[in-house]
Amino acid sequence: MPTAALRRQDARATLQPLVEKAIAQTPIFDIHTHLYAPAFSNLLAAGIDELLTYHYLVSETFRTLDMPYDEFWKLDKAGQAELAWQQLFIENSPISEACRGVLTTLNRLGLDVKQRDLNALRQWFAAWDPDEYISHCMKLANVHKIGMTNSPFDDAERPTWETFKGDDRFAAGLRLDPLLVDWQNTVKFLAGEGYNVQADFSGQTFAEIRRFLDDWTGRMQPMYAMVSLPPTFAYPDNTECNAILEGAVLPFCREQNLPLALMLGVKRAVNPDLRMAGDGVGRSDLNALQSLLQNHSDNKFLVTVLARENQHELCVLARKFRNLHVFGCWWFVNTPLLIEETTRMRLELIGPTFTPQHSDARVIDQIIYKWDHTRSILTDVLTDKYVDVAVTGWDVTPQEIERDVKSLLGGGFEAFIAR
Ligand code: FIX
Ligand code: ZN
Repeated sequence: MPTAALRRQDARATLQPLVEKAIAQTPIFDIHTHLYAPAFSNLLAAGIDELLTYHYLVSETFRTLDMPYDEFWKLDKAGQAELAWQQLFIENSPISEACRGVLTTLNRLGLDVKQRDLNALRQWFAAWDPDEYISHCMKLANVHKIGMTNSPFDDAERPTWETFKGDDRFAAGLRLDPLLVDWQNTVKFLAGEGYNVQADFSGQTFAEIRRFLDDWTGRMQPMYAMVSLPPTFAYPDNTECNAILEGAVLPFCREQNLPLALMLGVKRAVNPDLRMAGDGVGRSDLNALQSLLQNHSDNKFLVTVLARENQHELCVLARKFRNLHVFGCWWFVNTPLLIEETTRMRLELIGPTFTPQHSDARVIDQIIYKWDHTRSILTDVLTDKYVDVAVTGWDVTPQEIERDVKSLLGGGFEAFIAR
């Protein structure tokens, strides 16, 4: 074997176990999910029927299910789960990432998937205490903190904030979509809540939106504010969204030192019959983000993009603007092929200064598979990168590997929000 190849082989033999160990042992901060602390009672989803009716699986179920959409939606959760199980696990092989995720989860929970027995699985899940089950999943996933998505516009969750005393396992995130993408309805909601706001932004509207944000920030103590935006998002542009961003949200975030998380590229309700499973993806124009960054150097932005085609441009922007922290492989790019490609590219363009993944889990059990799958890819990619530098003669120490991994799995995010 040529010497260069031997040097790589030697470096890999030393580094691979170190990377594996650091990634396996570092507790993760899962910075964006749709999970809730148990105090929010039925908002927290868990168990096999929830896993099978996750919207990623629902859209796949309809690939082969010969049934009108409304008949499916009339069924209760158990009925929907049975159809998903039949279509995706019995009549077809469960090899999509979402289906494989269910199997990884069951396997790591200690269940025998080859029995293919849905009722036996249901019995196993039913025996758990919900609160203990959260901690059990977090332990298996090695997640120490879960970022929630908390909407002050959601009637189902708002009352809990009157009494919620916090939960060490969970951190809040202030969701602002209705404010930024549906102003004409939101203005009525805000007026109903006692804020003096006008549809045309006259009078005290921006000050009152800020008062609303202030009130909810006081209640939630969020890590950041967040919004997901369609591929048509343009900035600067004469839109209600931009007026509220400029007039209220960005000044508010600046004053509170809160990052604004932008999740770019979701086309809502491409197929409304699929309900939550009916959203699609579109390529965003990242000139909008560039202009935001140029005009708001004293705001902090956490950004993830849904389109594969936007990943490179986003990374280049992160090279230009230190107030941009890139995170996650979101939804349709949370597949092994795209996680690997995206993570490799990010490491090559910005080193370990980003947060490679968030789970976006909607069912607590999912954190197990989402993190298992990402950990394995991150181990391979990071090992390759350390081997590349080790063969130059650079000494990669175990402490440096641990430092980098801590930063990638939540430490970098925490430093960014604290900055
Ligand atoms: O906007 C979001 O936070 C998205 O993650 C959700 O809308 C989406 O339904 C989802 O769960 C993706 O993983
Ligand atoms: Zn999400």
